[in-house]
Amino acid sequence: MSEYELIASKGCGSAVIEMALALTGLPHTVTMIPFLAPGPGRERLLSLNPLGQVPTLILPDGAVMTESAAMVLHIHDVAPQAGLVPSGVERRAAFFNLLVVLVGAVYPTFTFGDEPEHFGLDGAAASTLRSESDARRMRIWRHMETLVAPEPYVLGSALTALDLYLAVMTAWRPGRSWFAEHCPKLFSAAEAATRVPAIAHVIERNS
Ligand SMILES: N[C@@H](CCC(=O)N[C@@H](CS)C(=O)NCC(=O)O)C(=O)O
Repeated sequence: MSEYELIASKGCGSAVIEMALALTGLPHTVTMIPFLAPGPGRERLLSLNPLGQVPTLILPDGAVMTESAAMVLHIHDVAPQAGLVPSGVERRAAFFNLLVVLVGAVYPTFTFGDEPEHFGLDGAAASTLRSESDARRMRIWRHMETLVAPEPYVLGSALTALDLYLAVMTAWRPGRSWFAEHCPKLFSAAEAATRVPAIAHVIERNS
């Protein structure tokens, strides 16, 4: 295989990696599967990634990556000209911190809140886990809002991978109108990213 294969699912975080690959122009294919539905797509996904999560990325040499932040850093190594990771020690410190907030703090609120039954909960316990994860996520977003000053992107004049995450995640619970009202800076960075044609194209394919 001489190109990347991204295993993706419509509307999922795999869109972040689709955007990163599109912006770099690295040769790739996107294999869209209904990632939670039993069937050959999920069987293959589970053979590559025991958590059954998307994105899962197969590199040209056959190696498999299962974490989006690691994929972003790798894609930047291969195609630094796209600027997915900023330069400059201070800007990189802010980038690393927010990248890990997105994947290590925000993303798990969906992992546990979206499908509480996967964690053995149902009824009132499931509803509580979902609502508490939603509340925790809103606290994280409100904190992140205090850390950015988009001009027009999260870290200033140049788009980075952080903007790709925002373009995707602001469409998820609590939704775009909540962001517009409570986190206008994050919302405006997401909007700016969606005006980049390659990103707009991926969003369209994922809607
Ligand atoms: N840590 C992963 C999280 C990926 C993730 O949670 N993806 C969701 C789809 S948007 C998923 O596969 N959820 C199913 C599950 O966690 O079982 C990353 O950042 O790549």
